[in-house]
Amino acid sequence: MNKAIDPAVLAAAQEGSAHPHSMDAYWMPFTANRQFKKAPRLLAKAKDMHFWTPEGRQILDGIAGLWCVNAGHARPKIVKAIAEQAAELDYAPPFNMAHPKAFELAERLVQLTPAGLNKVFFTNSGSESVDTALKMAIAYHRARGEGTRTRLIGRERGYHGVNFGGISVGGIVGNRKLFGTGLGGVDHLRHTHDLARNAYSRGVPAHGAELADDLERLVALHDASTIAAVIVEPVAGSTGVLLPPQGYLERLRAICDKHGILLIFDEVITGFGRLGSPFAAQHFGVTPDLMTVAKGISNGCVPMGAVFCKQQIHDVFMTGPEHLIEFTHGYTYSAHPLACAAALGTLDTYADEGLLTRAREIGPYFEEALHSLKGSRHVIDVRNIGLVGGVELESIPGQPGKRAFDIFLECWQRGVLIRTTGDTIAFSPPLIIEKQHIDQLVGTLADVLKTAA
Ligand code: PXG
Repeated sequence: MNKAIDPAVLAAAQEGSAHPHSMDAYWMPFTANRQFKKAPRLLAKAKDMHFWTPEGRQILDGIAGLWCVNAGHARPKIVKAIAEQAAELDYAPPFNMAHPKAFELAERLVQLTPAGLNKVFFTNSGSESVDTALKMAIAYHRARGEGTRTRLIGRERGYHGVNFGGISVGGIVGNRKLFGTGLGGVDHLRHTHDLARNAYSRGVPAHGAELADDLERLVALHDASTIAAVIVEPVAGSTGVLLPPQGYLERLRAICDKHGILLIFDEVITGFGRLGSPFAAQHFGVTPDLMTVAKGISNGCVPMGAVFCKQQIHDVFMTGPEHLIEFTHGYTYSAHPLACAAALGTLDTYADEGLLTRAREIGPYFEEALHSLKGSRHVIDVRNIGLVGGVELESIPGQPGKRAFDIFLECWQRGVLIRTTGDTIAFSPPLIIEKQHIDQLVGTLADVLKTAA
C-alpha cells in the first residue's frame, strides 16, 4: 500500500516544522478529516492565552482549548504537580486501593460545591461522568425500594457526551440518526431556544420559564413512578450556547421535587468558574441532586471527570453487608494520580488568582464587546453569560454550518481560535483573559464578518 506522505505534511517538514509524519493513520475525532489533512491546523506549543503553530505563528485561544483550559495554558503549579506526581507515584489501582491525593482532592472539591453536594465519584471525562450519574440515579431508586423508576429524561438540543447513555438523553439529531435507538425508556423536554422572543438578550433571556412545565407533560404521559431523573445543562454549550430562561431552572427543580425525580445538572462546561461562580448551580441558586463535571476540574491537562451527589443519595447505597461493593461501577483510571495532582494544582491556581469568580469582573466588558456585533453581516443573535458568548449567523440556504465553518477558518488564518456549532460561533476563553484579548477576539470576528460569504 502506498504510504506517500501528504504534500502539505511534506511542505511543513521542509519548512523545518516538527511534523515529518504521514497523516494517514490518525482518524481524527469530530473533525472533517479530509478537509483537515489537505490544510492541517497544527498546534505545537501553548502558554497562558495563546497557542503557537509549528511555524511559530501565535494563535489567541478564544475557547480555552475546548472549554477546558480555564486557568490558561501551561500554568506553573499544574505543570509542576503533574511532573512530580509522575515521578513519585505513576499509577495506583482505584478498586479496593487508593492513594492520598484522591482523598485530598475530594475534600477540596466538596468545599467548592453547593451545600449538600458533598460526595464525589471520579471518572475520566464528561461522557463518563454523565453515564455514571445516570447509573447512580437508577441504582439509587432501586436501592431505596423504588426500582420502577428507570426512565431518564433529557432535553432536545442537549449534549451529554458521546457514550450511549449520554447520546440517548442528549437531543442531537445527528446522533439519533447515526447510532440507532440508544437506551430505551428515555424521553425529552422541549429545548428553550427562542430567537423570536429572546434575540439579543444580555444574560439569561426573559421568556420561556413555562417550558419547564414540559416535565409535567412527560409525568402525565409516563407516570412519575417510572421516572428516575432529569438531566439538563444549566447553560448548553455544544449545541449553540443556549441559556436558561429566567426562572426556568427553579421551576424544573420544583417539579422534580414534587414528583420525587432526581435533577442532574451537567456542568461539564459551566463548572469551575465559567459563569463567575464555581458552578452554575450557585450562579442560578438552584441545587441539583447530582452534578457532572470534567474539563476545568484539571484544567484540561490530564483527563478527569467527576460526579457530585447529595449525602442521602450516597447513604442509600451504604446499607448492605460491609464487605460487599456498594456501587459496582468505576474505571481503571478513576482518581488517577496524575489527574488528581493536576486537579490539585488547578484548584491552587484558581484560588491564587480568584479565577472562579473572575468572569463576574470581566463579564460586563465581554458582554459589551460581543453585543457590538449586532448589525454585522449575517448576525441574527448575540447571547452571553459569564465568559461564554454565542453569535448566531443566518445559515447559507441548503448548507447549514458552512458559513460559520468558513469564518472559523478565516479567524484561524488571522490568529484567533474560535469554535463553531452549526452556524453559531462560540467563545469560551480562559478565565485569565484581559481586555485587549477580548478586543482582538471580537475585532477579528467583526472584520471577518465584513467579507464573509
Ligand atoms: N457534557 C457536556 C455538557 C459537555 O459539554 C460532555 C458532557 C462530554 O465530555 P467529554 O469529556 O466526554 O468530551 C461535554 C463535552 C464544543 C465541545 O465545542 C463541547 C464538548 C466537547 C467537545 C467540544 O462545543 N463538551
